Amino acid sequence: MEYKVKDISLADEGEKLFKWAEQHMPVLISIRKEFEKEKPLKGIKIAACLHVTKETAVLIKTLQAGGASIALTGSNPLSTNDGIAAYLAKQGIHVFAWRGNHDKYYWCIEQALKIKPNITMDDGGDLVTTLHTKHKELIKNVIGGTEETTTGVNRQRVMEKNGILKYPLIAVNDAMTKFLFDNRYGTGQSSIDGILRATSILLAGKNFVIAGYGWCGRGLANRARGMGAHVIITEVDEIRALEAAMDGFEVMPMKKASMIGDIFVTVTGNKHVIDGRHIKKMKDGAIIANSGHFDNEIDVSWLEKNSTKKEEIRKNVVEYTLSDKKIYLLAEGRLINLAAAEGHPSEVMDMSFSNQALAVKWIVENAGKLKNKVYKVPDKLDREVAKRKLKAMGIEIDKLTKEQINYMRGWKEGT
Ligand code: 3DD
Repeated sequence: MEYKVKDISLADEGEKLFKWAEQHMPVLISIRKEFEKEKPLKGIKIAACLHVTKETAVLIKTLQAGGASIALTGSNPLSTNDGIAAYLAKQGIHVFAWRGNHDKYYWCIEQALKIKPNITMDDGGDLVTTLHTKHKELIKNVIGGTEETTTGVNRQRVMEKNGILKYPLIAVNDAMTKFLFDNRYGTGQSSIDGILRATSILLAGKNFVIAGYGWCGRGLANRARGMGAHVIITEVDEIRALEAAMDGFEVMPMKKASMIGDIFVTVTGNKHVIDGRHIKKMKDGAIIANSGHFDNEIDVSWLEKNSTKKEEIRKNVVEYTLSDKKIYLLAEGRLINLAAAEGHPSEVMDMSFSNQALAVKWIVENAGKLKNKVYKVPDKLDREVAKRKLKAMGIEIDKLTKEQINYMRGWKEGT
């Protein structure tokens, strides 16, 4: 098994990043302390396909403390922090990940699967899909899995619907203490972080077009507005479009927004949301980025085919020269927050990854009792994460009185 990383000598740099993340993940640290004592994952083999970041390192060390042996691969060719990968490899994790492993992305997944996992942990569904297509022989060892992101949960729900899913999966993404915070506040801040690290441009006064008003889009719209941008939302869903309008954002179709936008960010989970029709209408110098999981939200191949020149003018900024303008694509159209920055801040990943750790423990506790379907994180676990986070933040809340509990259970008391 061993490992394959960019440069093992980067482990010290990675350890510093790991320790910084630990400072801001008190809930996961509290779970790690319990895992160290209880060893709930003793003898469990985990294959994880996650973004290899300083926060993921805290999760992996928590699972290892619980007794698991782990193989880890990156869930995007540009999101691996090579220092973290080296640090975890030195910690006995079988890491197959390095920034820029485009051509070896699925080879890395295959290496991780050689651990013959009992549990899979995925972010986007590429590992689960590989297991169900190329390595069906390994499924007999699997007792369950977890999925971190909306896109992955969508894929696995389709697999369940078509009777293809061969083991139970926990949709960590759908935990309230995940999507309400990670998707909204995490994506909101980290997408801006990625755009600013890549371009260093002023956002105030710019027309900032966001495709998609889901939890990620809502967070990004609010953070961009906070930086003084004029935010324009495009949507296909009537309800979300209405919500965006009532939240005070301008809403219009992409074919109109493409003519006035200065910065474009796709965060829909769908394909070719910005394509040649739109790019042809864009202003000279328009900047395009994606913050959705996959890089198919922008039709990058159209840019490649219709440009006369392509040049990386800054790290994560490629200038495409078209017949009548220059267009700037950030991070190859891959998720800008992880490719050009460090992803979501540790404080939100603290909750997402506490759900992951508790979900993995729950799978082990319920091994053999679950169906081949996509489960929500049990409400009890979700709320446990919230309680511990409030405690860590020094926030106390009220308790229902007996009278209030009875009132809520009753129906007779009225006007
Ligand atoms: N994601 C965002 N920031 C991350 C970080 N700092 N570490 C690991 C993963 C990170 C993406 C996922 O958490 C998930 O929220 C998603 O993709 O939805």
